[in-house]
Amino acid sequence: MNGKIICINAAIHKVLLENNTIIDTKTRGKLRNENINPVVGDNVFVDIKTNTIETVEKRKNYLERPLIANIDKLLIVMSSSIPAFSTYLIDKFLVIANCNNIEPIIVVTKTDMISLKEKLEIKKYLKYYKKLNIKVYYNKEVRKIKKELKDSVIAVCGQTGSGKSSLLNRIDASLHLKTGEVSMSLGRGKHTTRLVELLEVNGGLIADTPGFSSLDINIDRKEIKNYYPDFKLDCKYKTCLHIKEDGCEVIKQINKNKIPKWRHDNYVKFMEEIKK
Ligand SMILES: Nc1nc2c(ncn2[C@@H]2O[C@H](COP(=O)(O)OP(=O)(O)OP(=O)(O)O)[C@@H](O)[C@H]2O)c(=O)[nH]1
Ligand SMILES: [Mg+2]
Ligand SMILES: [Zn+2]
Repeated sequence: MNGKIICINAAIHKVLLENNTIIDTKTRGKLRNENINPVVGDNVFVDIKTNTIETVEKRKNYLERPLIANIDKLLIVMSSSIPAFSTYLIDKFLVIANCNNIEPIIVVTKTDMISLKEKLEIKKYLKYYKKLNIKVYYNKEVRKIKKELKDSVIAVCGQTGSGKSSLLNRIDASLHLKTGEVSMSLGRGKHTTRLVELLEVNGGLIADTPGFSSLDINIDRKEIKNYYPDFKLDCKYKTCLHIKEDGCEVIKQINKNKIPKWRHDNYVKFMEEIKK
């Protein structure tokens, strides 16, 4: 019977079958021999006599962090404070989403913890993302976020302590997901959520995931610019990396305030990081 892996804990692969039951399965030795490593989100065929996964369908997309496949939308959960708001991280996630054909959605949390001045600053960044046709919500806008779930498979991503599990609890109080205190250990790998798990909510599947403290991307350095829709300009040089080249169209747009400097700074920082 067909199904979808919703959680993996050690050797146990929890599968939601098409008849709406959930069973614990194991993988067949044959899959391991073929070097197929099933992940959460994989569509699989299960032999329900032996509860083993026989085959794994070809993936539409695949993310490494969180480790999950076949995602329609990526909810980028970004805290306003503790951990600090970071357009650098948002921009990285947007690259990951674009490169995997996943619709990104930004959800901002913890605006109750910041001053009006800080709120306005964040709003300025969000305005630009909206201009790029990216949906942006605050975590209190539960009804709008809930609507995104219908018929979709969604992964929630963001730093540890950004409020991913809290957001899911807001969306569906019956989930009772464990949430953690943001302590001094933040950034040292103290995660409240330990496993990636797809949960059935509002006619869709949404994955709570463990946060992280740093994020790597496996994309060729020269390709990164292709995932910045605002950098898709008629640059004088076809191979231009839009870093500081003379006459570069992207640089021109920054000087005209059409592309914000922070967006380009993030890009340059990102390119530097990849070089290392
Ligand atoms: N003040 C405030 N606190 C929040 C908000 N959202 C979440 N929190 C708190 O932030 C802390 C961390 O929230 P979690 O939901 O556990 O964060 P997480 O992203 O799931 O963290 P990991 O599972 O470790 O990746 C908890 O103490 C929450 O109560 C918010 O909007 N405002
Ligand atoms: Mg969590
Ligand atoms: Zn250029």
